[in-house]
Formats: sequence, C-alpha cells, structure tokens
Amino acid sequence: MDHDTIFAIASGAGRAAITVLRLSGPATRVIVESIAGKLPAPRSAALATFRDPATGDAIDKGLVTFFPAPKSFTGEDYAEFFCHGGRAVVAAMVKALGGSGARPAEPGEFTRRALINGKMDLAEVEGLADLIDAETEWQRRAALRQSDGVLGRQAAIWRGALLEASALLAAEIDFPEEEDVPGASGRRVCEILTPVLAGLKAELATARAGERLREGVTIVIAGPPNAGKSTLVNALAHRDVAIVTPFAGTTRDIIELHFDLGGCPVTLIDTAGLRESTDAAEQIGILRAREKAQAADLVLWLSEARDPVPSGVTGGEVWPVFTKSDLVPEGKKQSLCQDLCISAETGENIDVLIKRMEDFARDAVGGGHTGLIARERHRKSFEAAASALARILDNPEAPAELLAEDLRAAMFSLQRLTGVVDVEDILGEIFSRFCIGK
Ligand SMILES: Nc1nc2c(ncn2[C@@H]2O[C@H](COP(=O)(O)OP(=O)(O)OP(=O)(O)O)[C@@H](O)[C@H]2O)c(=O)[nH]1
Ligand SMILES: [Mg+2]
Repeated sequence: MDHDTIFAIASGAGRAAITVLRLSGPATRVIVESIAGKLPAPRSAALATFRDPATGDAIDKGLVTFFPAPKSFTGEDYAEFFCHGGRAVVAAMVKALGGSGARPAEPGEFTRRALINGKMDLAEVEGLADLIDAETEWQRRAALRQSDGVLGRQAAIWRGALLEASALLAAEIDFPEEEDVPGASGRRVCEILTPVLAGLKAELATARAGERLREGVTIVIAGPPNAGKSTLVNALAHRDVAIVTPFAGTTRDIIELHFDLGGCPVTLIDTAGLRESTDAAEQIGILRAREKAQAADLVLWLSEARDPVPSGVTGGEVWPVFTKSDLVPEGKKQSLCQDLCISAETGENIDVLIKRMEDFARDAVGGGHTGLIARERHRKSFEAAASALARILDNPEAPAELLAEDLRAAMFSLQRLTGVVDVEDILGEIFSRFCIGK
C-alpha cells in the first residue's frame, strides 16, 4: 500500500480561486509529465497547461512543482498542482490523476508517509494535527512549536543521558571486579539521572496547562432554574444559541460554545437549571448539568436570589454571579451586590465578567507559555519515565541489574514520545483525525 502513488486535494473544500492538489509516490514523475507535459526543475514552479492524458484535452493552465525524493514532505517523489478552484476544473484534475495510475489518499496518508520515511517524528505529527485544528492564537503558537520538533529534541537529550547511565551500569554488571571504588558508578548514575528527573518533573508541573490549551478551558454556567443562564450565554455569544423563556426549566440539553478569549480557547457550557424535578427529560438534563459542572475548570454559579452556592458543585473553581441587577432597586444595590452583579438586559458588568473569565483562562493555560506536554499521551510517558527514574534515585544501592531494568523502562517511555518504538497503536488514532490531503 505504501508503494502506491497517492493524490488528494490539499486545499479547502468548495469553490475557490486556486486549489492545490498533491501527489506522492513512485509514479509521480510519470504522472506529472503526462498531465503537465513536462517535469519542472526540482523545487521550482513551472507554468503548464494541464491535460487529461486519456484524451489530450486541456483542463486548465496552472503551476506545478516537483520535489524529488528524499527532499520532500513525504520523503518520496512528490508534486503539487495549482489549478483554478472551480468545481469542474478540480473534478477534471481529479479524474486525470485517477486515470494516470494514482489513487485517492486516505486521511493523513501524506503525513503517515512522512513519518514512516523519517521526515517527522510522532510528536511533530501530533503538532501538525494541532496546528491544522488550532482555533486561537495561543493554540497556534503551541502547535507550531510541537510541529517543529521541540519535544523530540528534548527527549533525545534526556535519552542520551540515560544511555550514558546505562553504559555505566552495563560495565558494572559485566565487570563487577574492575570497579576502582565500590559504589562509584552508582553515584555517577545518580549524578546523571538527577537533572533528567528534575526536568521531567518541571514539565509535568505545567502539563495540565498544556493539555488545557489544546483542549480548551471549560467554563460551565450553572445555577437554579430561571436565573438567566441562557440569557447570559446568548449575550456572550451575541446570538440566540439557547432558548430563553420566562418559565423555569427551559434548558434541558447541554449547549456548548467555543470562544477565543484573548487567544485562549474557552468552551462555555449552558446547562439545565438545578432543582428537584419529576419531568424525565429535565431530570436527565439536570444530571448532565451536574456532570459538566463537576468536570469544569470554572463554574459560574448564577442566581437571582443571593443564595449561597451549594457545596460540591465542582472539583474546580466556583464564582457566584448575581443576575438581573436591573431589577434591583437602586437603593438596595449597595447591600445586595457586593460581588459580581450582572444584567444581561442592560449589559451591566458583562464586560467585567468577560475580563475576569479571560484572566482565569489565561492563568489556566499557564499564560500561553506552556511546556513540552500537550496531550495525555505525552503526560503518561513523562509520568512513566519520571517514576522509573525516581525508583533508581530512591535506591541507588540496589543491584545494578535492577537499576538497569528501571533505566530501560524510562528509556522506553521517552522513545514512545517520538514514536521510535511502538508507533503502530498510536498511528491509527492520530491519522484517523487528519483531513484527507494532509
Ligand atoms: N430583567 C432581566 N431579566 C432577565 C435577565 N436575564 C434573564 N432574564 C429573564 O429571565 C427569564 C429566564 O431566563 P433564562 O435565560 O431562560 O434563564 P435560565 O437560567 O437559562 O433558565 P433555565 O434554562 O430554565 O434553567 C427570561 O424571561 C429572561 O428574559 C436580566 O438580566 N434582566
Ligand atoms: Mg436556560
């Protein structure tokens, strides 16, 4: 399958000024010649008339580039056609490519080939997937760093240190009598591993921020029925996403909205008002509301009456927000509105609330200065490596064979990060999320 020549539309779907089609595999040269009439000089663009090889009919006039293996994105012979983005033009180009012996690519197949051919490591592939999915400025920056191989470079440095330690242990296992000073190699191993463990721990300390930046900070709007939760969501979204009525128990389903708050990705969730209910649909809605609140980074507890926030709403932070401040008589505002009082009706303090949410989100993603860990898979590998090294450092007097075993485990965990070992399991998961043509 990896010897097939594959093609795909690489640019977005639908009518456009220009569409890019990409082609990779052993038949690339022949196919480019048959469609463009010539093979451009490597890595430079040539203007050509694209023809259907079956009929010789002109399809369009455009640019074509050719990147001979191994200096290409996929590491194979690789070409790109830039044609006009009309539906009929693109359809004719797809027909011409399909008729020339190339087959349509699977989602992520170009990147999969880049990985197999050693052009990218697994963490870079993940970074590239995140870059394509990035919706906010901070997500884009973090994904760009990942796709540039920052994780792989650091993992390689740590692996080098682990290899040095493992050579010392191997010498002790093979030639125990040759050691000049007993215990010297154990001490040296500790010296080598201590900074590696410190580095892993420092990264683990920022892991949650990195994962949150990738996945979004979750803010749940909860509270009693009729508090004005959906009205606030609509005000923040500047459109009617949630149904609002004067009747308690309006919202049942979970409504999720994605926001960009100053570069931070935020998922805002409107939920069913919490109360005792006998209505089956509402009960399910309330259950879901409780689950969402439990898992939230922040809960805005909206209430019209100044009831205290019930305990156990969430594992994260809760902010009480007093709603419908426009209904509070001026004279009573002083005593009633000590904390955050908003009115979706007049817009009072909505800007203050947004600013506070933005500050919260920024803190939650570590100010955008995230470390190396961007997803659970990375965190698990870091945790496994760190605990193996901690076992060695806790008991450096243990027999060298046991220390070597933990060292191997740590090395294996670091290798998994970049996919040097054990990649196949992870590949399917990652590539299934790629778009076709990437
Ligand atoms: N005067 C005033 N009325 C408001 C304000 N916010 C919401 N309301 C009204 O309060 C009623 C309930 O609003 P919703 O947004 O549906 O309340 P909810 O908390 O989503 O209610 P449930 O979905 O039933 O839990 C509606 O009639 C809104 O127009 C406000 O700031 N001022
Ligand atoms: Mg509602």
